[in-house]
Amino acid sequence: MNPGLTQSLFARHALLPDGWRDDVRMQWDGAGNLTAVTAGATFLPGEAQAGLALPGMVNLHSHAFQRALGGLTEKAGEGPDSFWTWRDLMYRFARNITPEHIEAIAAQLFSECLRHGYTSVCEFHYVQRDQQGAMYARPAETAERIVAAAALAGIGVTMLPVLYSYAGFGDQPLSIEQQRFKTGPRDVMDIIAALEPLRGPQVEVGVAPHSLRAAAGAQIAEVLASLPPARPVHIHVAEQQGEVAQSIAATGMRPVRYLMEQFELTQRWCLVHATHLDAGETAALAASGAVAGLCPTTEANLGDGLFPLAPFLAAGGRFGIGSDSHVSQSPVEELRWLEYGQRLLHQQRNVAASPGERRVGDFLWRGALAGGALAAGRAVGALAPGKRADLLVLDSDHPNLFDVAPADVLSALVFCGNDNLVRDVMVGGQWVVRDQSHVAQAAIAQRYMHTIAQLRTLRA
Ligand code: NGQ
Ligand code: ZN
Repeated sequence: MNPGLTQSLFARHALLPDGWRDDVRMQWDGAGNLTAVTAGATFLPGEAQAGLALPGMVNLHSHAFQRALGGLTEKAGEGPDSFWTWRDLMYRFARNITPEHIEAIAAQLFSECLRHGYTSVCEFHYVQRDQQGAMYARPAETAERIVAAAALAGIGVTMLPVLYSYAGFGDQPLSIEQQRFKTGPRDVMDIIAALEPLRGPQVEVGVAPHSLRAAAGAQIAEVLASLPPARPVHIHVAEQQGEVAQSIAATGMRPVRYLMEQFELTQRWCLVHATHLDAGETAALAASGAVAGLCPTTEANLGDGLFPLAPFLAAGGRFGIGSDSHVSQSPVEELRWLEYGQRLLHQQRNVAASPGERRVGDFLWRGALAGGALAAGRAVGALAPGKRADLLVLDSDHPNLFDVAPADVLSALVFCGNDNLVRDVMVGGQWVVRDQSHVAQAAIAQRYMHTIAQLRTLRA
């Protein structure tokens, strides 16, 4: 399209940064950036129109290849199953996948994420070596496959090449199963350098030290020193009690405290999970401005525990959501379980709210947009000039939205029923989902199923 051309959409109701507004005209340029967002506009005959429009959600934590593991780890083993036994199965699964498989699986995943309302994803990418444990001739071979899949599906992506050097605190050597993930600071810098030319309105590049188990502080510092200061930095931290115990044994500190001792956390940081925090860590994390990257369905699936959301929010903490292992591809399900976990924990209702925003669905959706945008390091998360034209149009004809005032739409979206209310999805000014179908769904699904068939033969 001619980059000078402006396109527009007129929404009867749209969720803008200051709340729901009526008769909103959104205009964007050929690069897919919003140029004007005007409430109280007059509908022009012939103009494209929508009923209910809202910003697309950011999925701030993804390991795309794990999408193909869904449903394969839900059978009890001999001993008690845990995060650590799941991880062994995941390692075994990761052994066989090729760059082609990674691209096919990611395209399927991203098309599903789009259909459910995610318009951006942060890929925490760690399968970076070949099956023998050697770097690919192109250091960013597998990362480039993720970017290609994102382009094919039409989702915005923040690539986070992973620093992964050790099996545990105290520089323990990697196991055989972890050789495909092995990277030192130099490898990560090479991968980032190879990805730099792919940066653009739809693609950003940051970095992800895998965890304090897998990356040493000095290594993290070395990589950060090589990266422009605004780029996102994501790290898994304090997901399991076992990790907390290992951290205390090795460092005398709990993992989040240990991280904060070594680095000044700011809004460029996303602490993924951060499940097990003491009161001091909770307050300090909230005060730092870093984003807590919460992945409620995976955290539930893996038996992690519950994030201390209430004190974290009371202290002004920022959060976003991610689908991590992709047992769910729905932001509604993540947000719903984020709140339900807290209700079960506290035996209370309506936990994620504030005096300024009493509606839980709104508090969660808008909070996750703000935190997700920071974690993505891209101009997303709001319908406002300068942001990407990334939006969802809900199915106003669905019974769940019948006679629902705009102010109550997010309550219905997040808490009412299981039908997908996302009807159309636009990313960067392009429709990628129409009438609940992804525009390339058939071809992407075909290729995914072919991949699954191949992986099954390899496993057998
Ligand atoms: C991962 N997943 O990198 O895929 C991790 C498991 C680990 C989650 N933490 C591996 N959910 O943490 O060592
Ligand atoms: Zn993860």
